[in-house]
This record gives sequence, structure tokens and C-alpha cells, in this order.
Amino acid sequence: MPRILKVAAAQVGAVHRDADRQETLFRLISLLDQAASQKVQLVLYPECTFTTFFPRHLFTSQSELDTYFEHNDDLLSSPSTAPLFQKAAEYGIDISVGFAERTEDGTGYNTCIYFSASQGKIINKYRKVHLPGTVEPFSDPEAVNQLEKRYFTPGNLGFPAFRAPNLLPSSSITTKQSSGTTGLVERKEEQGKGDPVLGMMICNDRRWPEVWRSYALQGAELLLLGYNTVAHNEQLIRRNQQTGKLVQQSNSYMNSLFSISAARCGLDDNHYNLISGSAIINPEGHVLAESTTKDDELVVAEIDLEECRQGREKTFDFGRHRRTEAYARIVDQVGVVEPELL
Ligand code: CDV
Repeated sequence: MPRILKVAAAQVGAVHRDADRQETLFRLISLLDQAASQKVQLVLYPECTFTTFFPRHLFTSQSELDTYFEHNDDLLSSPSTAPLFQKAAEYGIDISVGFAERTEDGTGYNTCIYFSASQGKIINKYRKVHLPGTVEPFSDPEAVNQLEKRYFTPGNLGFPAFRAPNLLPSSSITTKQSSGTTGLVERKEEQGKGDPVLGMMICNDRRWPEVWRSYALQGAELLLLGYNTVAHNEQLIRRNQQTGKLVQQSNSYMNSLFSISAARCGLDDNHYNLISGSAIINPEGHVLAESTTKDDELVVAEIDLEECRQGREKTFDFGRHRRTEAYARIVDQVGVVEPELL
């Protein structure tokens, strides 16, 4: 039985350092209006959605830095964020949104949350684990900084997959599960078990296969990844547009799942060039839809979650084919250890 969802990436173009927060919020809501008119059920927004990508700047004033953070879970009440969630609830559209989080004890995280419209609340939170860049600015004054290691602490929530309620009309499905050496056993899932299994990651996380596999091992069917990627940066990375898409396609295939990526893109402050390339990818690694601009743009596709089964029951049936006894190095070792020189 098909399990069809209409999903979208809300790509957001340039947001300058001096951008008015209400104007940015208005743009985000306009994208949601478009989603509603196309009967989209789930919209993904980028990393640090509400502001410019501030970690490229060195702030000497703590109070100025603090204006880029949302404080103590006030997303649903603050005037600079709450209207987006109110609109999502009104339209009945689930949204995933990235933002800079400041906790009560003052810790900063690069975070995204999942807001369920039917529940009227945030049902899952993810904090970025892989923080790129440096603590101190580069010595080259022309270099574009990425001070995520300065402003954020690595995420402490792991990679928790979760179910999104009430997106599918019927949540009862039949699955085939591996059972030791006897092959596949068909079983009817209980009501409620068939709600889509989702996972979130943020930007640089998408380049680490461990993240995708951690979610796939929880049966994730759709991964959401917002990003904010400088187009070319000698100190950090080269040829980003292609690598971002390759990463998304290959990992979607190797984990038999759909993925949506949403870019914060364009020319921030008419100087900082960020890649676009928001895309929706299927479990075969094929592009279903992708952005065509470097501006605000809604990228929409209809996906059938049942398509995850093909890979899951054959090539990537983890239960039958994974050989964990051979993978110890992946968790026991961090850096590279080469064989001894000849
Ligand atoms: N925001 C990011 O995490 N950006 C990194 C860049 C700096 C390499 C990325 O992986 O896209």
C-alpha cells in the first residue's frame, strides 16, 4: 500500500547581517503560503533560518552575538519566531526549522526542531554534532571565517529518529523483517507503527556517513538536512555544489531512504557567496526535485515511503547482511592510522 507524502524544501536566499528579523520572518511565511497552496504536508527550512549565518563574523560584543540566538525554548512565544509556527499550525503543515539555541546555562548549540502541526508543538530536537571551522579567525584577512567551534558546543542529543504523527491517512502497514537464517517474515504492524520515521541533521553532518547510518539503523525513511554552505573557501572546502549533492544522493541510496535538503543561499551582504542546490532525493539516489534559483524558492515533490522497502529488503537488508564484527575500527578509532612504511 503506498504511503504518499507531499514534502518541500524552503530554500532561503540572501539574508544580510543587518536584515530586519520581521522582514526575514515574512519571507519564511511567504514560502509556507506557497506550500499551503500546493497542499504540501511537510516543509524543511535551512540551518540558522531566522538570521544571516553569523558564525562567519567575529563578535566582540556578547550582547550583539546574543541577538542571533533564540533563548530557552522560546521559539513558540518570541515575536520574531512564533508567527511561523502559528501559521504552520493554521495550515496543518509540519515544519522543521534550524536556529541558534542558547540554553538556560548559557551553552550555544546549532539546533533544529520538528514542529508537528497536528500536535501543535515541537516533537523533536536535534543539535548539530559535526561543527566545522575554527575557534579563532583565520590569519588571512580575506578568508571567510566559520567560527562554529567558537560559538557552538557539539550536539549532545545523538541522532534520535522519531515518528511524525498524522501525516499519513492510515498508519497501519505490512513489513517484511529478517529472521536469522530463515529469511524474510511478513508481519502486520500495529496501528500507529506505520507513521513515517524521520531524522534530522545539519549541514556539515551530511558529509559524515555515520550520521546517515545511525538513522537508517532506526528505520528512518526520510532525513531532513538544512544547510548554509559557503560556495568556495580555500581554507575549508572546494567545489561545494557538486559535493553537497553527491553526498545526499549516495547516502540516500546506501541507506534506502528519502532525503530533503534546504539551502540558505545567495550573496549575503553582497559579498559572501552561498551555494543553492536544495533537493529532494529518493532511496535509489535519484533527484526528484531541485532548486533552479539562488533565491527564496519552494522545491516540492510527492514521495512514496514504500519505495524505501526495495533497498531495505534486498541489498541493504541490514539484519541479514551487515557484519558488525568487521566494523570495530569505525567506533574505536578517530583519526587515520596508516599501515607501517615499507
Ligand atoms: N555550515 C556548515 O556546516 N558548512 C560547512 C562548510 C563550512 C564546509 C559544510 O559542510 O557545508
